[in-house]
Amino acid sequence: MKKLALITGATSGIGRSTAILFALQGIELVLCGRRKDRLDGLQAELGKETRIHTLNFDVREKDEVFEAIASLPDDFSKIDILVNNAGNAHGLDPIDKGDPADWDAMIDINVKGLLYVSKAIIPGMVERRSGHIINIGSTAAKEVYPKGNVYCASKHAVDALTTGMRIDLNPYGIRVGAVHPGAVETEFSNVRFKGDDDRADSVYEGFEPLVADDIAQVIHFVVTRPTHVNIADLVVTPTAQATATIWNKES
Ligand code: NDP
Ligand code: 8X3
Repeated sequence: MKKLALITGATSGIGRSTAILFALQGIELVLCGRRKDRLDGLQAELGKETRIHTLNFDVREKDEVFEAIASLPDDFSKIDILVNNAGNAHGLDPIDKGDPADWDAMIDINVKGLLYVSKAIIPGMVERRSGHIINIGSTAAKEVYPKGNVYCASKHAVDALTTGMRIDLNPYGIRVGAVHPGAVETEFSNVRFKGDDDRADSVYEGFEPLVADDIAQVIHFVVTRPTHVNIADLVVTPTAQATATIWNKES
């Protein structure tokens, strides 16, 4: 029986690579993001491989999230796998210099957005007594680094919510786990540094970063374990990254 996965943040980076890999493996897909042109492009590209439905919404907008997910046609409504991936860092500043608009964005997208999407999907999983939720955390969910303050807090919240979901959904046989990447070269730093692409590129200089497909492969491994196996927590870093602050970089 084919599985159906809903992936948030499918328009770029880790979410996009996961969508491609899942499609190639025959997993049916509901792909979400704000950039409709990219969702349309993915649908055209991957529609040959699997059945695809796209949903265009901003995870910050609670009503939009619930309306979008409620609009799913019957044959796309029973989500087996939820990949809560949409998220980003906004800014990299010491706490006294941080911009509250950046703080709002990170809490609203990374934490509240993940909650809204989960709230829209989980009741169906509970009813069906089955489902698998993978939250994309970060090494920033495990450690706090200089100037990472609010981003790290948002990802620590994702870590805590993953455990909370696993506990509360345990009676229903729903699997819940998190994948926590280290540095992955995606649009992440372009967003964090607000379009300063030279600064974004410099983040990945002097070492070999992860690419989005590295994490997509891990997510695919997680969702293809037998139903009695739940991978609760995985931290995946580039070999050159020992911790959030210890790197083996060429100088
Ligand atoms: P990208 O910037 O490449 O992708 C982010 C995705 O999130 C995009 O598809 C974007 O879609 C979506 N998104 C962002 N804001 C919203 C919003 N308000 N509503 C709906 N969708 C949104 O980054 P990554 O692929 O690297 O990031 C994916 C996840 O991985 C994030 O949770 C990030 O925190 C995490 N992560 C990334 C790491 C890295 O080094 N790259 C390391 C550790 C964790 P659109 O703009 O079209 O809405
Ligand atoms: C993204 C990686 O190191 O910028 O979560 O926090 S990092």
